Amino acid sequence: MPGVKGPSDYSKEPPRHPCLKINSKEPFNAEPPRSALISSYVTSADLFYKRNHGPIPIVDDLERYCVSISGLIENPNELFMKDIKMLSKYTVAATLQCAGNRRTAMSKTRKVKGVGWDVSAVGNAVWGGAKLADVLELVGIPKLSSTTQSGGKHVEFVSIDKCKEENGGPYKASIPLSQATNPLADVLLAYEMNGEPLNRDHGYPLRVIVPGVIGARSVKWLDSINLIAEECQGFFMQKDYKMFPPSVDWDNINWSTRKPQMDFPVQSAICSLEDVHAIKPGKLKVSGYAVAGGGRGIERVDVSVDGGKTWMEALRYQKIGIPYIADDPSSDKWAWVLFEVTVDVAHSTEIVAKAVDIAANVQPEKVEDIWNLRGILNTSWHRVQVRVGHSNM
Ligand SMILES: Nc1nc2c(c(=O)[nH]1)N[C@H]1C(S)=C(S)[C@@H](COP(=O)(O)O)O[C@H]1N2
Ligand SMILES: [Mo]
Repeated sequence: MPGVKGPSDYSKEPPRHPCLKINSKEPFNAEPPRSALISSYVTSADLFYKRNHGPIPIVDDLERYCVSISGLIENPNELFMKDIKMLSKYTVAATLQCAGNRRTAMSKTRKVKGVGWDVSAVGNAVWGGAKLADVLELVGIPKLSSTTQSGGKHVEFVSIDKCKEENGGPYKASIPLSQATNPLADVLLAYEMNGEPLNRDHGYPLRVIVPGVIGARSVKWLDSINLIAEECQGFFMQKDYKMFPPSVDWDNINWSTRKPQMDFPVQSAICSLEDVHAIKPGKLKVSGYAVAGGGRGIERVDVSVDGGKTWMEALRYQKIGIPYIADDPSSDKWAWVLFEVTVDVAHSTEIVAKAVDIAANVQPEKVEDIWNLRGILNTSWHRVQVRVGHSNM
């Protein structure tokens, strides 16, 4: 790839914020403290979780960087940054969530394989870039197509990084052509995050953003786009990021029986309290985030201070001064809501949160019921223990 390279070692990694909790150093995987998530609706790039499978690519000549578009397409093409920037620029507020968010807690029931994450493998950013639907139209694929003339039904994104799961090859993933060419799906080739050029960790110079879908499909450091007949056969589509039932373990797994996970299910987590939190008796503010995949709004967030026997409804908000209404044009459909409720706590207890989306999907109560060997999509009710002390707090 001209102008951009994928290093094979970790000697040229970018600088990172000291507050990030590092879950794996090489490749670099890190999340911010819980409290950082609720300090603002838009997560700053330096505190946004970083999920990598190899060393971070290096751009040495942006002028020469281009994305090739080929495969089952009548007119293969190469697009330079200037070609992509010539298209209308859209900004989309979208929450990115790693499918492994809250994996550590799932491992407590029964061990799962994968990088451990607390509740912060999620962040909300305003992504700026061209719509993939416009890019594909530019190379001759009309809007709302589900197949190209030569039989392309999926759009594969190939990166420049070198991943050990791909035996040193690049990270890749695909989405259906019908989603890629639907302007309402808001799939972006993004060059900006929160009004700034992407930084190296988040995909500089160009990444895909697939709103409402697990983070794994939002390929960073885009190198090429292929139109293909079947979904991408890469490791991260076929041998990872699939949801298996609790009965499947490493000795009886058959990867081909399940589809790659796309939309993420409804999720929420309390971010104002750690897992075990010491407080004084009295009023306590409980806040966190809630997010649903597929562009579904958050209809409700329930909070309990007695381990789930009785519930109170929390206040939801996105932007200050604009009341949040799920699925209303005034709300950001791909973005999380923050929630807040003041509760009374007299003695040590368990505080629980669960969210309900606009389709009335609700988080499952127990992690055991959704346990899966790769530890993905832990969306069970989020619980924190509060220890109430009466002196010296
Ligand atoms: N090229 C490339 N793209 C990638 C990855 C990667 O390792 N390499 N990780 C994926 C995963 S699993 C997630 S959750 C998101 C994380 O994006 P972020 O690091 O910007 O938060 O990027 C996705 N895109
Ligand atoms: Mo991920």
